Amino acid sequence: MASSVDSTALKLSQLGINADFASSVPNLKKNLHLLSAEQVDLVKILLEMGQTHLFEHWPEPGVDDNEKKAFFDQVARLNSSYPGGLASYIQTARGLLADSKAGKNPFDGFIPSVPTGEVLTFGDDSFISFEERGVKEVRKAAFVLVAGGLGERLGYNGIKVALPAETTTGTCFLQSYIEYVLALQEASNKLAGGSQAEIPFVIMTSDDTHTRTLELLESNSYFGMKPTQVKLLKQEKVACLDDNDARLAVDPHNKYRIQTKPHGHGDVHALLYSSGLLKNWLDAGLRWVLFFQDTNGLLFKAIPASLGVSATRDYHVNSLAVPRKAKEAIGGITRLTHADGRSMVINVEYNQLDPLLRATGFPDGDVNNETGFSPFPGNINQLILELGPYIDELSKTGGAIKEFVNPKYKDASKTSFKSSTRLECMMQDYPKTLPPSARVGFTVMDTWLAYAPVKNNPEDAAKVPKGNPYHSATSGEMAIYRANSLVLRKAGVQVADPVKQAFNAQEVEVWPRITWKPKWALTFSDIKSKVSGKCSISQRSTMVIKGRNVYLQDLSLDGTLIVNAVEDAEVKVSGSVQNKGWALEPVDYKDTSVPEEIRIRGFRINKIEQEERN
Ligand code: UGB
Repeated sequence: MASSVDSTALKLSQLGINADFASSVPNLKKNLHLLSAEQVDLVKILLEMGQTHLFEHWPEPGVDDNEKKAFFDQVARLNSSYPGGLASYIQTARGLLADSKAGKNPFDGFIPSVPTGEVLTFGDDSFISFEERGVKEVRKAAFVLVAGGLGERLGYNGIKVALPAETTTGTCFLQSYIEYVLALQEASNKLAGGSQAEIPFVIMTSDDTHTRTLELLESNSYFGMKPTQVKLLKQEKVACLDDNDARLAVDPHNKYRIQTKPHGHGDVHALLYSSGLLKNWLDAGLRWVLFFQDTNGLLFKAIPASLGVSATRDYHVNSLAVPRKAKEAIGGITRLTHADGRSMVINVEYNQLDPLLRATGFPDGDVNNETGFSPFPGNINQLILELGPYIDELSKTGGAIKEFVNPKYKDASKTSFKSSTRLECMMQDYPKTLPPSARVGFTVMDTWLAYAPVKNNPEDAAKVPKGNPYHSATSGEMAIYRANSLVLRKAGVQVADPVKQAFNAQEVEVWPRITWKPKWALTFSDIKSKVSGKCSISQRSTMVIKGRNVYLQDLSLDGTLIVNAVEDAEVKVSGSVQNKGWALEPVDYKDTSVPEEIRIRGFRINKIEQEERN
């Protein structure tokens, strides 16, 4: 016993706290001898930051000692994974909670206006030349997928990247993304005269998604990518806060843990910076980092042109955007100009745009103008950053992104919360700390080409106001068929008009179910070089192109056609193909006899008859 008393005295002196203070946390004092020197340093941080309540319920030494040590393992993780450590987290939280209590608007003093950027029209000459430039550049890019979110709004039980983007081929989002990156890599290397560059592919995961993402990759041989080309970076959750003093919340399920919640996709910057990857990429001659989200099946149709815009305009930051419907749940890209002369082009999140507009002389708030759209382009959270300036900025900030807090107060006094809150951050807030000299731009593309995320469950999607997008598994899949149909139309194929049909109470346009592997065509020029003569496709048709050198010539399709081609074999597809084809059969999302992946889209495909060509 004498030695434990000695060691306690030693540790109290290490803490630099006086006996009076120590006696205010008697339960901690009794247990101090159990802790290592590093753990005592963490105690010091917690005491200095007013967190004595965390130890109030600690029992005598000998009871739950392993749990007490595990508590400090968690505190160590929380401390090391946050730029500036826990003290900085608590300090920032106090400031933001005080602002929130005072009702301070984070945009105070800023006047919003509509910024100017690059607006592209699919298929015109400038679009084609931006695509060409983008493919050339892409061998100098790294891709970063943020996939740490649980997708609570979708309510799907698996990870979102494992969901089929479309059910004609059953290709999941992750497979589709990897195949696009590999196809871009190959095309870009070819343009560079047979270079062997490998495009790095990073996935940010979280405790909610990490294991399942790894399993998905491993059980599918990384979908053809070299395992060494893929890096998973796991974001940690952050501590929850119980009150305006930023007292850390004790986990309701385990009194030896601090309750934690996700910090948001903004973590990606600090993780990339601390991983050392950015520096390696710079040394390897890379120039671009492309960030994207988990469930947008159209995204890669927009990548070549938007990267071309970044390279041509020398943008340090390029946000991809689409025309936005007022009140749609996507942020608005906005120029904010302060009375003191500061100005920035930044995403204003969808829940903040309306109050900001109302407070600054736009009494109707977030509304459409005469074009039927909001004047503010919609942020689809696909960012292209130039690597050099990005590293320069992160060396100053360590990757810390401006955070926000969104407590749900019990009453108007704003003194207590309904449930614990935490700080959050968003990756698109990165430009907030940039100097005015930074070249921040954006690229607007048609929604049909670039944006169809899967975020909403069937029930909520069915309630979306008429005219606004559903953002459901149903609309996400139909958007892929529509985009492919429209692209082929533009290339001269006679693609029949869609029919309207309701699935899971959502009315959607059903176009022919056309899909192709990315290696078949990445750009509009690729498509045009693979289609010739008089081709036509009826509305009830399905076409799947799996090979690289597949050429459609005078093809008339009314039914289902699958074209396989071994690696470099050239396959010419022509003449009339007619068969019973594949039919869409409605299913109800509540019908649990149908797999979840299928029933959330409201239809399944009955594969009645098809023709295969090799
Ligand atoms: N994500 C993480 O990786 N970690 C986290 O902690 C949280 C999320 P949501 P939301 O699609 O265009 C964003 O939940 O609310 C990943 C933009 O903020 O789908 O719809 C997650 O896995 C908004 O401006 O985000 O809003 C997913 O891949 C708008 O652009 C991604 O982050 C909108 O997306 C987004 O998570 C959009």
